Amino acid sequence: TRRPIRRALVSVFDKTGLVDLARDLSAADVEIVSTGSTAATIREAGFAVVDVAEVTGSPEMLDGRVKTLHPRIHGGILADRRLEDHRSQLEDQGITPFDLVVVNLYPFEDTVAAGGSFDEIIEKIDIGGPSMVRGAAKNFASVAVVVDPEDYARAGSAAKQGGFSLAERQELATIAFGRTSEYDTAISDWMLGQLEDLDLEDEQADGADRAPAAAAAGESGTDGDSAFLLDMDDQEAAEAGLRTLRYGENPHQRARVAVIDDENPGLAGAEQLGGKAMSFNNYVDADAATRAASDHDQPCVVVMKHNNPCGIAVATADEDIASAHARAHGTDPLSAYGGVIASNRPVTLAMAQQVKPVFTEVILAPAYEDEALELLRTKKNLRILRIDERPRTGVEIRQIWGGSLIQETDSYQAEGDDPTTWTLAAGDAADERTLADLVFAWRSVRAVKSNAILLAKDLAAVGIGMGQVNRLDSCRLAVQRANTLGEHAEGEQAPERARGAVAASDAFFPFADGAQILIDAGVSAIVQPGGSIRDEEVVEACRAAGVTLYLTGTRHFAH
Ligand code: 93A
Repeated sequence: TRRPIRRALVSVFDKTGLVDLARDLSAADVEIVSTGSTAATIREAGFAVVDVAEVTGSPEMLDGRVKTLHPRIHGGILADRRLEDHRSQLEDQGITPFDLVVVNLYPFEDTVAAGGSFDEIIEKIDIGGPSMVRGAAKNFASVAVVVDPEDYARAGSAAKQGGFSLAERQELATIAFGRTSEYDTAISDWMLGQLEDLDLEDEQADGADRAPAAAAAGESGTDGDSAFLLDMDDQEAAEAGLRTLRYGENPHQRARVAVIDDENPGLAGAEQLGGKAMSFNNYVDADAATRAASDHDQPCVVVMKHNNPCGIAVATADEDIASAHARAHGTDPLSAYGGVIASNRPVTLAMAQQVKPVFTEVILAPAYEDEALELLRTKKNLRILRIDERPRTGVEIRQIWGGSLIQETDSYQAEGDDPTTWTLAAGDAADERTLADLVFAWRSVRAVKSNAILLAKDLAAVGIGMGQVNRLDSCRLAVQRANTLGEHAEGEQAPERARGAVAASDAFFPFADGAQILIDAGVSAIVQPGGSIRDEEVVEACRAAGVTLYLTGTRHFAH
């Protein structure tokens, strides 16, 4: 099974050991064909060498990007010498086959590690080298391939002793494919990093330091008990159901995601149908988004940003889910940029067409119409996840220093969440439409970080005041955002959406001042838990303004 080595193709970036190899090959009467500086090195050392350009009849061109990419080279590598037909085709074309291919690739990884510029790194993506390596490895029945200078001595002695055996050629081919696979993975990883850098720029992250996570290891004050979750190597982690993320909330934090139950993958193990890898923050927002969408029985779309909804709406039973998306997007079109979208119904083509022009990090839904998926997949960076219906009940655990807080999940299971139990405390009983908006607002406000005020109109949020440390500011914020963020033509005034809207407050008004802000902005009805010692002042303010006020007796803090 040995194949004598008569002709060798040698093209190496790293010239280590090259002259010794040329000496061995020459001593065994092997004809050497080489690229530019490889040929020059061999020639200077005093050995005979044929230039690739002489074989191909065309000069190396495009700054070396095209030197060996030619049928006279690849025909010589890929011909299966056991086949009469291949041999005669080579003869017809006057191509002499190669018995040995020795290549080492442009140093892509080293150039990245050395902090090369973007253009330098791109230029170090070897195309011709891997093509020769893969061709020769595929054709190991006829050709021996060497990619590692450590194997040159072996190649030299094989040349002198009748060539490599079939088993040796197959082994060399396996090493070769391992090398090209490793090489392409390095390129793909680096390219992915470039995309994420672009995202960071989008977010105007303030020069986030992308130092390798490893640098942060050991120095950070990680919790001793849990540190092993990050310390074990990737393979061990995978076996333990942990997936390694590029980084955590910030680039200097190592991070992983744990998939607890493969049978119930939830979000952690959700099927991804498109886009790049999920990031830590993507998971946080995606979780909040799917949870908010599943708080509604009606078709619902939520747009999440930084763990708060910037848009949320439901569709009526006879509407396409696209109309819920259009209204959710309309809550705050400015903030929807870079958001995470969750739908509790299959995504239709109509919805996909609306999502397409909006820069979106992640979309999650229980299913996608074929055409919708096809369209969404044209957005290369959009992470598309298929998720199961989210259970309403459950237990959640939050870590605190030295322990955990464990509680039942808040999912509108309290008695006061049933509108038939609400107490009318001021104004007229709401008509059907107003009541529908109040119920929608109440079912949406839990998803907003406390203190939360949510204004709604026509089954969509129109103003959200989130995360303020007093309720007065949340009221101001909700009104201000309702009246400034609505869709409007450039140069025109934003619509005053607070007027005629309804309001939900996640917890009681401690004073009448917050409610008064809403009343002054023109809301027609308010729903809130009640229970403050100053409830009567709030009731009085509503009564004086003719605003409907419902008390639920139940609150929905989200801290
Ligand atoms: O730029 S390339 O992708 N195009 C080619 O056609 C090609 N052929 C060989 N790079 C190519 N090579 C690479 O050149 C080899 O993989 C090797 O690393 C290097 C050797 O070039 P030289 O002999 O000029 O130093």
